[in-house]
Amino acid sequence: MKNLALVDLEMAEIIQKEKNRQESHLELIASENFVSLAVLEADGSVLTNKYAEGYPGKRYYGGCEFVDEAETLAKERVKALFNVKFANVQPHSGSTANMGAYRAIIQPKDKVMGMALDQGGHLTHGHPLNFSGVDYDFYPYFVTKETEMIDYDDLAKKALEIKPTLIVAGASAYPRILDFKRFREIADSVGAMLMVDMAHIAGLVAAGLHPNPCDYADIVTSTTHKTLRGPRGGIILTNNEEIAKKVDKIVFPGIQGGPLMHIIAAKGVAFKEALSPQFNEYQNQVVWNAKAFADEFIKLGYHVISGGTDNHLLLLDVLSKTGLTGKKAENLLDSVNITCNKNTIPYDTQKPFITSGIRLGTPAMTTRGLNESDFRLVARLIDKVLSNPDNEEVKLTVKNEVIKLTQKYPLPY
Ligand code: DSN
Repeated sequence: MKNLALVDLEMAEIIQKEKNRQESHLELIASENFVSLAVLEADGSVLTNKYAEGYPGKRYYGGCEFVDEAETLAKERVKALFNVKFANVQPHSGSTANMGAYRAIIQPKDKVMGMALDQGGHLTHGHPLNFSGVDYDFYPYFVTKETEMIDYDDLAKKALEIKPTLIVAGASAYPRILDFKRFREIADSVGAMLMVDMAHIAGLVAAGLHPNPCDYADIVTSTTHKTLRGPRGGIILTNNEEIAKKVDKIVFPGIQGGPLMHIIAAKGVAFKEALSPQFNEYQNQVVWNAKAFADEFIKLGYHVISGGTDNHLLLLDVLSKTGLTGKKAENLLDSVNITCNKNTIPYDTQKPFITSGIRLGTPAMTTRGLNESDFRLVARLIDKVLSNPDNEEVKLTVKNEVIKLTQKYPLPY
């Protein structure tokens, strides 16, 4: 940051403030993580200078011999990681990856089924204001009221009525294993294709802790920055050569121009890290921490959606236990250096901007080194604040405890 401070002190100070925030807060947003120094170096490398429209060996610019090597290496690694035949590592984001996947396999106005957005789905799975909801005819499927887990029987029934061209599996706030085999059977029963957006669980899949969607789906998309712990970006994977060819044409020149070569190199570094045994240990700890976290909240009398978690996140109904909305809880926790996000819970009575719940994830703080007993402590700290929303003394005590914990597990930057 030495040069940045010399050229632009204002921006350098803002970045420093953000770094301090990351250092001194408990990061519990389920979709965030902390990249390694190696990923950060590749991300901030001279590859940012290079234009490379096209694909390795077929570029529209000269001087691409080394970025070709970087992209080829990243592709080979991600294919090995997910045991899949074809990969496109150019999507700038998860949304772009999903746009590329849809355009490669379906037509405008086709019928698509995706998980209800207020029950854990994603903006790009049919939100009316998102391109997905504008371009395609989306129909939601739901979780059951009793188990708060996906109602596969109802999905099968609805699929028979709707006859979608595509079923999308994948979620932003679903704490349970996704049964890809069942999704495939349902898709097959109505002649639909299956797409899986594994953005949230990609790290778990890579470590063998969640079924691999590449074994079941026609096409799989992901971000690279969540549990996978890489730079911000997207990928598209498939075992189908025809689909792979279409994906390549759609991503470039269909949607994007020049790929972000520094990000592609950083993705490659993250894939190498994810292929290591240490990454499996990390992902195991992510899941153990989430289970301990959920268990502690249950002991404290909270309704944890679906009764627990199989993955890296949990959904906590704060309204029923504390009388606080998700919005109020998020703000209160922010005031004691605990970062999370308000989240609708299944069949929520509150509006999406208010909500009855919060979503909590373990990937980022597991990277920092927190273990199960730390997460049990964090659950008790959260409960203390939410149970005493107007008690400034309690808030100060909790904030000091949080800062102590963040100092025990420093960032490597
Ligand atoms: N917004 C992301 C999340 O928080 O889950 C998904 O794109």
